[in-house]
Amino acid sequence: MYRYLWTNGPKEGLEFADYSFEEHFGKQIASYPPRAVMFDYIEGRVKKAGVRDWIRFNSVVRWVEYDDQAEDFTVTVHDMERDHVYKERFDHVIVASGHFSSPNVPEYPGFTHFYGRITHAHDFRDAREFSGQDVLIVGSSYSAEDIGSQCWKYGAKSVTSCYRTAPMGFNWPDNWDEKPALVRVEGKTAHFSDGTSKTVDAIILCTGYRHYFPFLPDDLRLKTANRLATADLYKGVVYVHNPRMFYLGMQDQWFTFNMFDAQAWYVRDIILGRIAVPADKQAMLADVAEREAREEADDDVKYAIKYQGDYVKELIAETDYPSFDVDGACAAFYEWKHHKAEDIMAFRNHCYRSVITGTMAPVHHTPWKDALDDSMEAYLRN
Ligand code: NA7
Repeated sequence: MYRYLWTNGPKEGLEFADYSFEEHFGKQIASYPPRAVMFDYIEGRVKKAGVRDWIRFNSVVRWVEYDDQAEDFTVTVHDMERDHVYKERFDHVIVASGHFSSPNVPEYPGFTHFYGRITHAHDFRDAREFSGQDVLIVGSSYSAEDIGSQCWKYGAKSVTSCYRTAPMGFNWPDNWDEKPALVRVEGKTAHFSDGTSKTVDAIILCTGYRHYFPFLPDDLRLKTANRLATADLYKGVVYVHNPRMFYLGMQDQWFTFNMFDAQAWYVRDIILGRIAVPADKQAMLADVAEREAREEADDDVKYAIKYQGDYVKELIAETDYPSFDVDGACAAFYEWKHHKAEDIMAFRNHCYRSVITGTMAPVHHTPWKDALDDSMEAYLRN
């Protein structure tokens, strides 16, 4: 997570149902915490649950194979501390390695001769690097919006963003220009599909990520787009081609931590035999097809948020994950969308009500655009 990153959605949409922000910090806090505050919160939950004792650190999974006869998996692990590779057998494998870390890096004509820095969002670290510069942002999704906003906040001379399919369409500040698709670069000049051009110092590719599992053979490897209804996952978690294998958090996300939790509880209960998975592969594929069709039925943002909220509800209804007001969390997301449309550089100044404790978040002491110190001490000073 890059320096100065604050959450880009309200914390009220991601609060752990069994570990509230108030429990962790001893008070309610403002709604868009910076990375250090989020790290502290996550770490607190991990410590409370005693999860660290169950993790083998510095252990890289190199390969996973399934044995049809034995009906188990052989996992090859590189223990980096002892620099030793070993194998171990398991009845189940749960892949929870995320899918926003292997960058999708497009190549445009002229990149090889560009006179400046070209970087991907994944490698973006500190917006101050770009202060005083003319910055080109390629892409029109969350990373484009946030990294462009960081550059703007920390003093970029101008921000130009360009889109392949649709503009972000926010009411951008005067020194931010939104252009259609990048076509080529000549020297330091970027040319766009509408015939206009802009001379820039740096290019940041906010072009998304790829599901990447270099440790998995073809028969176990999930191949899906970044969407709400992932391909080949029954109930969004069970790999239909081998139901002893599970994937968590592989969908595009409105809900995050609480959805990952609901998925984890659900998978745990399948493994413990408390929840049955259809024996028939066709039945699992029908579940996937139904989810895809329902996702594609409408491209409205509210529809998509509710779609994922309904999915979270579906999972927690079958497990003992503490039930919470999912509709209330959806409502926070709707408000957030509204606040972004109102003023993209001020949406983080709003606050929302916790659906776990019912308390209203305080207004942060400093508007986001003026809050240059992103430390935990500064944020919690309310
Ligand atoms: P996203 O949300 O996957 O968005 C990727 C963006 O990059 C999107 O606007 C794409 O345009 C654009 N893109 C992808 N390939 C290209 C090429 N070749 N040329 C131009 N533009 C391209 O990734 P983010 O990093 O923004 O966000 C990651 C997640 O964080 C996000 O899903 C949220 O869950 C939070 P498109 O619209 O497809 O034309």
